[in-house]
Amino acid sequence: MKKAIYPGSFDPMTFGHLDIIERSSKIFDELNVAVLRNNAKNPLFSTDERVSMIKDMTSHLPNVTVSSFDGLLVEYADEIGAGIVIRGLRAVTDFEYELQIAQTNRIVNPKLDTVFLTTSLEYAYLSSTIVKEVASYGGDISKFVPEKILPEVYKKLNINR
Ligand code: COD
Repeated sequence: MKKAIYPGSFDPMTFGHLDIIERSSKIFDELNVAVLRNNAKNPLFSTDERVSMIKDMTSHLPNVTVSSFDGLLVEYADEIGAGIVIRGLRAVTDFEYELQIAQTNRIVNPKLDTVFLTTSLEYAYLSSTIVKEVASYGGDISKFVPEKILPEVYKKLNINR
């Protein structure tokens, strides 16, 4: 049985993340979406809020579970029995960062491999940072995040729309 882990900040989850989750859930027997807990990035949403949003958005995928983790990814992957890390690649800028993380993880735990899925073209530009930036000016983010998440983002940013 092949179990994979898709780690990230997901602050908030976007259509780009959801696309990677849906596609990798078809490739692996089990997929755990793991939200990083102690995030130095000072997240907009709490860990529990992000976990709950992702659970809601992936409830149609029976082999997907959602959890949160603290500390090293390699250790958490070992703890839950995942042998593959899923990461999404958008552009060359992602590649350098992702390559460094994947190689570091493999040095720390040689049993852990990383599989990269390239972004779907319609989401190639999309990131959680872009979502927060556009929403903070009251812009329309309906093409960026699932409908249920929309009001949550505006609410957190104190934007009336
Ligand atoms: N299309 C496709 N993929 C996308 C898109 C999109 N539009 N948007 C985002 N993605 C991909 C990203 O490339 C990434 O692979 C994934 O989705 C998650 O993205 P983010 O931005 O939510 O999450 P990150 O990149 O901030 O997550 C970083 C980790 C939490 C994985 C990392 O910091 C980590 O593992 N931390 C724990 C400590 C550790 O073990 N560090 C590694 C040793 S250096």
